Amino acid sequence: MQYQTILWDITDGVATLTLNRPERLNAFTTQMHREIRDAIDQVERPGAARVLVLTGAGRAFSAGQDLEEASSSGRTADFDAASTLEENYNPLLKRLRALPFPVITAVNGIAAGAGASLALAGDLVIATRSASFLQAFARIGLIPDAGGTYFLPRLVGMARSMGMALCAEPVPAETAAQWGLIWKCVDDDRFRDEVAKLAGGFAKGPTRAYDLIKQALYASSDNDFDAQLAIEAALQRQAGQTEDFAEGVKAFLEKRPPRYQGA
Ligand code: T3D
Repeated sequence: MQYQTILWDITDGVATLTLNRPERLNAFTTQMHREIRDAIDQVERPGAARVLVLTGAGRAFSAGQDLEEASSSGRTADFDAASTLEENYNPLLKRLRALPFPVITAVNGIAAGAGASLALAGDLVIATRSASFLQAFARIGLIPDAGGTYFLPRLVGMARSMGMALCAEPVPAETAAQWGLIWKCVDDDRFRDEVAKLAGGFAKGPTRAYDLIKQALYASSDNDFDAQLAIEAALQRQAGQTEDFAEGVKAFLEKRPPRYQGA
């Protein structure tokens, strides 16, 4: 498929998907969703990549749903604001979470509406210091979607979630990092290097362990203590059987850097 709205690259195990409608602040259209689906199809193939970076072109990460597209602007009596969620955003969010390797959302600028929710869907969220996170929905009479009401209370608690959703004001990246909404923010001029370093590290890391770490941590929000201890034991059993674990211990004992194959 020839892409018009995204840039797509896989090099040395690092897959990079760049939302690429900078003149519309990378707002999502049906076509963009189609192209993202095609890219995720590729990255889901076993061995295709060991890390996925999601980022935006230009000054924004994404301004969320394109409000000029027919589904939003050409409202008729039977307009269904949930249809794009069910057809596009929700399946995408589930596929990202299920990827068996880290997903980095590299938030290069403002992330608004469903763009803010997608930003928070990363396993690791890194932002430029000039970026911000805007739950814009209430400004146009909608509720946070694309996972917003799931991510926010779990990440920053109810008071800050309510403030973000009801007041619909941008939260600067530095505040977001202080609140624990994101992993960290870095100076704009260091951002691309920092993202490349992170992604490159993951692409050479113990991929099976990363997958199991994701499973363990994501399970914890729905589990009680006993259930989580049981999951840890089950997943650690799997980790302990990987070649990368054997290599990690061997490298430690031989006082050399490990050479992980991701297996
Ligand atoms: O089907 C459904 O609709 C339901 C699904 C909903 C999911 C959602 O995501 S709803 C939330 C949608 N997003 C928003 O409400 C955010 C809209 N954008 C903004 O509020 C502002 O653009 C920002 C605060 C993000 C940035 O403001 P600023 O001043 O830095 O930039 P700007 O001038 O507003 O935007 C630059 C251009 O991008 C501008 O076009 P122009 O005037 O240069 O021709 C603007 O219209 C365009 N743009 C920005 N966001 C969108 C957009 N065009 C279409 N859709 C957008 N979401």
